[in-house]
Amino acid sequence: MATPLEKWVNEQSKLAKPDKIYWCDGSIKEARRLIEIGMKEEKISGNPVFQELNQKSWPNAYFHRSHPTDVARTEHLTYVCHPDKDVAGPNNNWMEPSEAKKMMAKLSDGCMKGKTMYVLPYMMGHPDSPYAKACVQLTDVSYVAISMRIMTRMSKKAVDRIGNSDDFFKGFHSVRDFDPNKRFIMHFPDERLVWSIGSGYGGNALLGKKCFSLRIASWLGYQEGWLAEHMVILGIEDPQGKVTYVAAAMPSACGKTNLAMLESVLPGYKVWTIGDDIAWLNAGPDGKLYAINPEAGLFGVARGTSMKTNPNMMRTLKADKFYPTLFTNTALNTNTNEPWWDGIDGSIPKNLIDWQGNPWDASKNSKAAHANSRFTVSIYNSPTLSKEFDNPRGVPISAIILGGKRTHLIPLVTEAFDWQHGVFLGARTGSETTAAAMHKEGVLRRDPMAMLPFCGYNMGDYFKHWLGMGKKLKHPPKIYSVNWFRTDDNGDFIWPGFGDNIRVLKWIIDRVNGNVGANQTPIGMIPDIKDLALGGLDIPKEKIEKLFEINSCEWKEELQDIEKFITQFGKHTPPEIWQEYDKLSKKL
Ligand code: OXD
Ligand code: MN
Repeated sequence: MATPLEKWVNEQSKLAKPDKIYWCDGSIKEARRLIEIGMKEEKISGNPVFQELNQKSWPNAYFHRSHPTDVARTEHLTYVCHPDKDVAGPNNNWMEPSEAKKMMAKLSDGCMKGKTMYVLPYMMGHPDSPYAKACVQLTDVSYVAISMRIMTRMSKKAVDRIGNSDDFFKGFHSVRDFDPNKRFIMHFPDERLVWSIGSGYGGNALLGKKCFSLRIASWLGYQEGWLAEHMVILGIEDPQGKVTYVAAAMPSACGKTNLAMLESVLPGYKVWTIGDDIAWLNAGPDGKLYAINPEAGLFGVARGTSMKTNPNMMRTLKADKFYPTLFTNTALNTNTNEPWWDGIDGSIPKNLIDWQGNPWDASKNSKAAHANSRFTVSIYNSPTLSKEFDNPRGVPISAIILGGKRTHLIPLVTEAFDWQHGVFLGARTGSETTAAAMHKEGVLRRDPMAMLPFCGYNMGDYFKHWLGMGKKLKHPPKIYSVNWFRTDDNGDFIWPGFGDNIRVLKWIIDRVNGNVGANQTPIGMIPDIKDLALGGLDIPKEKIEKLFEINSCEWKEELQDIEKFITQFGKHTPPEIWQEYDKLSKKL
């Protein structure tokens, strides 16, 4: 008798009509074979799926060039298909589930003809974790199979865990013909199903990531009493060896990976990495909030990564471990066969070809590497990997940090008065857009808890759920807002960021551990400058003060925009959010 999993795979193959079906076991031998196939047999827009890079300087690294239209998440083509539109909320595109399925079935009919259908069984979370979920993805391209192997715990253990049950997350993925007009990422939360057609890009195609671990998992969490969040998880070790764990939400391409691997400029402080993108947060039996990272790899933005900005990431990328590492849409140095991107160490090489494979001409003002060029690398390659990474229970979180990219207005760091105020801080967060999704860069949009593109249900209900989580916790973490991106009158960033962000983290853990006071302002508690470890920084006092300036005129405008944003969730917005809003407007 076929198991529900085998039955499902069989049904999908009848629809997609692949030439072959191949069940992956996640072994290293298999990874090598798939890379070999990707180098020799599979092509995308005429290019081999993988190209071997210089194995001396970049051990185990391979280059991938995407279809030229397929370079970022496509939020406008991403849908959440609850039977009731109101459940999806104004923050999601919505389609009625049976209508969506009809459309997707038509697009999927025969989409794998002539290709292999890879069956990828994987776990999100450590297989021994009570919080982990068993998943299976189908795909028709080796790039996605290898990427999923790096990003998740792919093995037969997932098949064993599923056994004879129907309780597993299902992902159907095909790049089809990359036609951007037939590209859809469809979520069916009640069925734990994601159906994605037409794109091989990370967030659209590695279905364990945004689709399952955020959109579907956030909906599961809402029903089951936990949170799926767009957050890094890190441990901060102080000079006495005490490690304090924090989770931080920041929108895409705002430095989460840099924060997760930060190399401290303060002697005696060290950051241990647990995750760089996603956190699943559960109330533990001791009343604390516990975090696991459901992923096992890093899918990071290449631009700006260097020994200066993120030395631990560079070490991770160059680690000579057996896991493959992928570079997507970077430029290539044809002399040395090495990847290249803006901001990488050294001078600009002479013989670059751009991310589309054309000789690069610096005078033409085009970018050699795509702004959203990425690397995909195993987290086990990281020299800063926390020894708690594989702890099935996760780590207890003492502080939640909510960030955004704001060149004005928002202070470097603010502590919420309490949990409810903290939820409001998160709800009002805005950020200037980046290249991680297909939209104009640098436009302000509200992005509560950095979850706007990833919350799989009505955001008003999401705020309610956050408030409820706080009530469930006997020891809720303190909540902070941070902003590394404030600029001066010349438009230059005031705060150096990167390794210097440890100075802000130190203040946060000093607060959490009761070591320092703070000053009350209308928008929250801010540091007394004397409590910030600023030694060795060359920033004039006025500029440091500017980082904490609260301009009530600018805030008036901000309040109007916040009100407009929150209003759209109507009766779903909990009254507590409006209470906090009213308190803030009165104080300002
Ligand atoms: C990501 C994103 O790739 O947020 O992590 O876009
Ligand atoms: Mn992300």
